Amino acid sequence: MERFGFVGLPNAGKSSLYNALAGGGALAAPYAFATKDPNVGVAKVPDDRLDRLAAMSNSRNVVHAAVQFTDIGGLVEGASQGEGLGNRFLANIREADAVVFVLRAFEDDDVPGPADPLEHLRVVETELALADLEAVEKHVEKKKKVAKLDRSQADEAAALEAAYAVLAEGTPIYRSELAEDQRELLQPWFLLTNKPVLAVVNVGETDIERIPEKIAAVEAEFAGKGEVIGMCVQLEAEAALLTDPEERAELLEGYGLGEGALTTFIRSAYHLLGLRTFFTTGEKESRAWTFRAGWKAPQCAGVIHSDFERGFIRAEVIHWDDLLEVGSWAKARESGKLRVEGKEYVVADGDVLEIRFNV
Ligand SMILES: Nc1nc2c(ncn2[C@@H]2O[C@H](COP(=O)(O)OP(=O)(O)OP(=O)(O)O)[C@@H](O)[C@H]2O)c(=O)[nH]1
Ligand SMILES: [Mg+2]
Repeated sequence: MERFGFVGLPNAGKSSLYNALAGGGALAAPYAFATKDPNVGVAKVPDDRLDRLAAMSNSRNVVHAAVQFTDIGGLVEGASQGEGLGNRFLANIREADAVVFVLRAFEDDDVPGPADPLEHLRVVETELALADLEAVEKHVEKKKKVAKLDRSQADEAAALEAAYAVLAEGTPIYRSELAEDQRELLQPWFLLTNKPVLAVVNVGETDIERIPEKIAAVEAEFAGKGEVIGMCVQLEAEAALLTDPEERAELLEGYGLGEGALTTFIRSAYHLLGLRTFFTTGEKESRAWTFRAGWKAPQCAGVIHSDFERGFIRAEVIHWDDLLEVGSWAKARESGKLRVEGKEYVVADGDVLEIRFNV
């Protein structure tokens, strides 16, 4: 399962965002450092295509893809020097696949702290870069020595040295000129700023209609180095507490939030990581499976079961909307709409698959 770690200043709305996604469970409170121990939760990836396939197949079971979120304590300026809670708790998100910045843009006199998202961004980026610097510092000299004796380690040592130089300037690696292959060589160190970034700009209740305007400055500052989305986390969290889907939809509609921003948020998170979805559907179960852009049919089959990959023969494939149009798997087969694809087939987002295998 893909993992996302939340970082941000105290009172930015990290735990509120967690609650919006997980339907509650985390303490969200108007004082700094409300969160001490991390909250870890799972949210399903909403997918209307899956719901429609399940309805078509009359499936007894519907399984959405899921993602994991870790909400940690607030970072403050000087955290690397021990200010606030310090920065040790960042270890909880070292192994996350991506980092979510929660940047406050809402004004509320009852909630202390700055409301300028650029100020939040500056502090968060600096502290993450410093935390990475600490991690790299420990290894760079050692690695250089090892590389002198073992030339096969030279590229790694060079990547580490380049990262050190960038981080020492306070620059996150995702903003640097480090080449893609160098960034890959840095993977074993789980650096926080070597992960993809998604920034959530948390806007106030009265700014919902001005979201594009409210996030423009952060978008400009990021300049394509990460994705940016704006939402009012507080209202999304309130709506998430309602378990009845109709009541929830009504509340969101009443607030002028349409279907809510969480779907967009999770989709952006998926997109950021190059994640794609294929489906299986039948009476027993309809299910969404996660794969990476560019994967071929056997690799995707392996997501379902390793035997499917090992013994892969072929896949029967149809795009989800074509399948809905014909109305059933059987009719799709009869009418010759099912394609038979082999080992070299590159699976597309939204494909429905049936795997033939033999082990
Ligand atoms: N008015 C308003 N208040 C919000 C919004 N988002 C969060 N809050 C409030 O701000 C306070 C802090 O939110 P939290 O979610 O606890 O913030 P946090 O980032 O987890 O804070 P720490 O755990 O201390 O780092 C809570 O009282 C929330 O109800 C918002 O969009 N509008
Ligand atoms: Mg919190």
